[in-house]
Amino acid sequence: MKRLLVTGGCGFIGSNFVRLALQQLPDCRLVNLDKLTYAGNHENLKDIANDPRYRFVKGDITDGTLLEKLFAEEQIDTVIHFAAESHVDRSITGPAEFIQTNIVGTFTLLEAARKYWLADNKDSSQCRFLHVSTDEVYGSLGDTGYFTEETPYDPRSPYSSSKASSDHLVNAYFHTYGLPILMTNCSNNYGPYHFPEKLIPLILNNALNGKDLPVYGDGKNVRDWLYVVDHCEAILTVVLNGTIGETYNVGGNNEKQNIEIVTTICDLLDQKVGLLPDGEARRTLIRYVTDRPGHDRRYAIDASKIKKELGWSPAVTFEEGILKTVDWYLDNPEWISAVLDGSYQNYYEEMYGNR
Ligand code: NAD
Ligand code: TDX
Repeated sequence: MKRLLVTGGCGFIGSNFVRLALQQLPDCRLVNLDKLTYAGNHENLKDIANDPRYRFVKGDITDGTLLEKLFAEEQIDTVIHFAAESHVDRSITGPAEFIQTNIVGTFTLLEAARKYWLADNKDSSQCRFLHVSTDEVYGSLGDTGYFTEETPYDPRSPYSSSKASSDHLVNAYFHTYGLPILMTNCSNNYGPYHFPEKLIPLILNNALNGKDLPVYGDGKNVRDWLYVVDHCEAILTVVLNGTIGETYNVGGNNEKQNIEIVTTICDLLDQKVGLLPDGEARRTLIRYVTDRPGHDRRYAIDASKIKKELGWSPAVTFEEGILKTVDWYLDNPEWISAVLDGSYQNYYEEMYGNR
């Protein structure tokens, strides 16, 4: 039986992962530690909230005392570390939280794992600390080439620099203390429960409501899109079968220019819900706006290591994934409106009271 501590399990990827882990690991115990920042929505997990194997703890990964208590109380043997400030634009306007959560928080979590797992007389052979990171640590590509696990780090934004810093700490804990770490660096995820500040859900929501569709710069920046459930499957694969100390790149093999993403969503919505009230196609809402400072031009992942060594490759094509995503947002208008009006933040109090 695995005893998992998932951090940031109320966020976009974390909530998809918690659901998948409870399905695929019938004997597990799963503790979800989440601060419930603006990006954390416990309603994302309302379907599993009463599962007896699941426990939610509202708390901060920078709180070492809480972490030490949780490791001991729950006899944690596996950490899946998602908790982070994750939005590049917010890291440009307010970097401090990124340093605190992404760097100091990861350090505090590593320390708690080290103290609990590497204490005298403890057998840590079954313990694993999986750090979920990003391809943004590798910097920006030109028109050709791919990021491999050997690509030198070259982060450009406060977000990617804070993730790179946390990655270095995780690797240092392996080399210095022998902490049994694993790392995944993955490309842009999309799918259900994606907070509508990120490109795909923002464009979906604005296009549905006839609002302007902001495209940064010339719209030709490229991202490699990965359906979120494929990413969660990759994480499970790595934590169960990966080699300790190793990094695995995870990608969707779906490179798209941003403008292609935006026009695809516009056309799908036109087909599914009809044209705008004035009879115009949704593409007419596209507005080219000032570029993001330091905007990385292209990301593309070489995911051959995880395929060759662990047998993982993405199962969902972009065409399937974007359809599933559009359908999920059309089927869950109350989720979007609760996120946009802030009422989702009351859900935790309603479920758990003030504890
Ligand atoms: P998200 O912003 O949707 O969720 C982050 C979660 O962490 C939220 O539930 C939030 O409440 C929680 N959190 C934030 N600060 C915390 C703290 N101090 N203590 C405890 N919980 C805290 O993020 P996401 O998109 O789900 O990303 C999850 C992880 O995956 C991040 O580490 C991110 O860097 C990485 N990643 C994301 C993508 C992507 O496309 N979304 C791609 C590559 C890597
Ligand atoms: O309104 C927008 N218009 C626009 O053109 C927004 C929000 C974004 N963009 C562009 C910027 C990027 O080139 O779309 C692309 C995707 O932007 P984001 O959704 O903000 O994602 P990105 O900056 O690529 O980072 C994401 O993928 C890697 C996640 O937010 C990170 O957490 C992850 O590490």
